[in-house]
Amino acid sequence: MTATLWQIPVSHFSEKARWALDLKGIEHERRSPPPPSHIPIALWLTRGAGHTFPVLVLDGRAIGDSSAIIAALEELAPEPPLYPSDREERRRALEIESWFDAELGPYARSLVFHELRDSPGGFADFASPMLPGPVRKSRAARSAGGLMAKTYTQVRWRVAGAEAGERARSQVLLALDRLERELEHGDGTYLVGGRFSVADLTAASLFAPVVQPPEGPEVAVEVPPSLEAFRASIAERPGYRWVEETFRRDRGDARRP
Ligand SMILES: N[C@@H](CCC(=O)N[C@@H](CS)C(=O)NCC(=O)O)C(=O)O
Repeated sequence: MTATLWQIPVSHFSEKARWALDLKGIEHERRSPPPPSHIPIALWLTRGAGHTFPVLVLDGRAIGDSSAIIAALEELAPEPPLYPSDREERRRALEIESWFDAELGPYARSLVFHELRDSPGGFADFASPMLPGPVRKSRAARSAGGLMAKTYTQVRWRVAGAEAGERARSQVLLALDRLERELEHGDGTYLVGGRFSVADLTAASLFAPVVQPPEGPEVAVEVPPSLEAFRASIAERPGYRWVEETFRRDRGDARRP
């Protein structure tokens, strides 16, 4: 079996797929072409079905979308399971996955991009790890990469302006409320069924851009000072601490070479 994960190192949706692959111990190669080249590559890999990363190619079959990737991995390598065996618990875990995919993922990303716009190192620092090695130290290449990232994130996700920042912050708070409700409903450690599942993996991964756990995505974002204030305002909340704790306890070897 051959497996190649087409991914973005800093991305939280890619983190979902990396975490599942690592947890199940599936040998794979990681390919990380710099954005926005990933869009035509995703379209090419999936024959037009999807334009986002991650895409997992398993024995020549391309699977786009992090949730579909986890479903395929669950079939390929059922142990350790990410889907609860109990039907009702599985339904709940999958509902939590799709809720956080839709209600948190895009907004956690927009919040970081919104705050990066006015931060000192800004998009140049953010984009430089994605530049090809030989030009990474060139000031001109860094600032061109930063400008491209700033333009792309605005055209694609409209992250500029106070309203966009407000919307992103309020969605992150909404997701934190939901996470804390789920934790009260469960055993306080795991969201469903008293053991680690796709629900925990998804909620923790998608909060990573805000919480920035040290075990998180392969490349960390330099946190903009204005985001720091927002993070500080929620850092003592049980949901925030749960994300840190879940990464510490359950993520394991995230930053493999
Ligand atoms: N629903 C998708 C979302 C993935 C996603 O939004 N990926 C971003 C990177 S974080 C992307 O490739 N976006 C390209 C675009 O939308 O232009 C998943 O779960 O995989």
